[in-house]
Amino acid sequence: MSSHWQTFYETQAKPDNYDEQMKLVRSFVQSHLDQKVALISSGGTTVPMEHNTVRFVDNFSAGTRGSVSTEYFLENGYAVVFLYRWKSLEPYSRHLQGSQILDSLDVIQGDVIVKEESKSKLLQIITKYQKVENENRLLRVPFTSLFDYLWFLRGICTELAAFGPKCLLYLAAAVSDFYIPSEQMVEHKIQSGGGPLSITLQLVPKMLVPVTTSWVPHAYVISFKLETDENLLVQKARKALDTYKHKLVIGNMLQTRKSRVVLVTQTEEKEIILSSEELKKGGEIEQRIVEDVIRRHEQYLADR
Ligand code: 9Z3
Repeated sequence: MSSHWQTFYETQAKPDNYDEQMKLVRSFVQSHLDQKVALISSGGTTVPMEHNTVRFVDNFSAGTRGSVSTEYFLENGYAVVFLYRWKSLEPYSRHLQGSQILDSLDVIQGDVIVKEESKSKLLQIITKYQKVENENRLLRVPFTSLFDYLWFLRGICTELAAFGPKCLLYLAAAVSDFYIPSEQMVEHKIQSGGGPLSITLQLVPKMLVPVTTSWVPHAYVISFKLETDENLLVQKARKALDTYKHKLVIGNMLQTRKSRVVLVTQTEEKEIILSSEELKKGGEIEQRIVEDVIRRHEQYLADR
């Protein structure tokens, strides 16, 4: 099993910007060693079908869970490494999607000004954003492909090991279970002239194995489990917990992920539910999830 994940790294090239990004990670780690740190992964990975990639297989995730949760971890004093799918939602800027920023502005006598009705919302977002930026507590590391994601996951985890149990992993990214290994991937765009296409995808090694046993063995590790069949959710979450022996699996259904999650540990199963009224008022389930998770992390630190 373990040689399997090692083989993956031996055979899949690292991202072009890997060394440059890891330098930023190392410097971030040095500035925050006395604090609690969270690695939050967010968004879906792509699996390329060609080396010169025109087509790829994607995993569903808008990046809401990861970006919203990041804001709550930051509000609670954590330093955060945000490992996210390039162009998916990011903390703070997520509040201003599409044309919202343009709609909040006006031009008066040749000057750009913020509309009266948008001021309080913008003020709130910018104040929080600037505080975090001034304290240099958020490091963003973008990825696109599964390969980028897995290289950065290993690199960042290895650096965060210096935090010991003060490190928390919150793995909300939707990571592909299948891929085409580099040596089986064609160089150029697959042509349709050859008729219907059939491809074989290989299984991605289970990286939670080295995460928990080797890269960050003392961290508080939380993984997410996404299902579409309710009957499988808790059973699959429990199976993940038994296999990887990490601390917590947060299960969610694709259809109801914004209003209900189930937190599964070795000894308990706990639901967090947001009512439709709470949702309508702009409530975010991530606030409740993060509060709960931080309490568990504190207990973990106290018990050691
Ligand atoms: C999740 O289950 C996330 O909560 C969502 C968030 C992807 C549903 P959004 O970004 O969605 O708010 O739109 N993430 C984990 C998904 C995943 O791939 N888990 C693997 C699995 O279920 C294990 S790591 O097998």
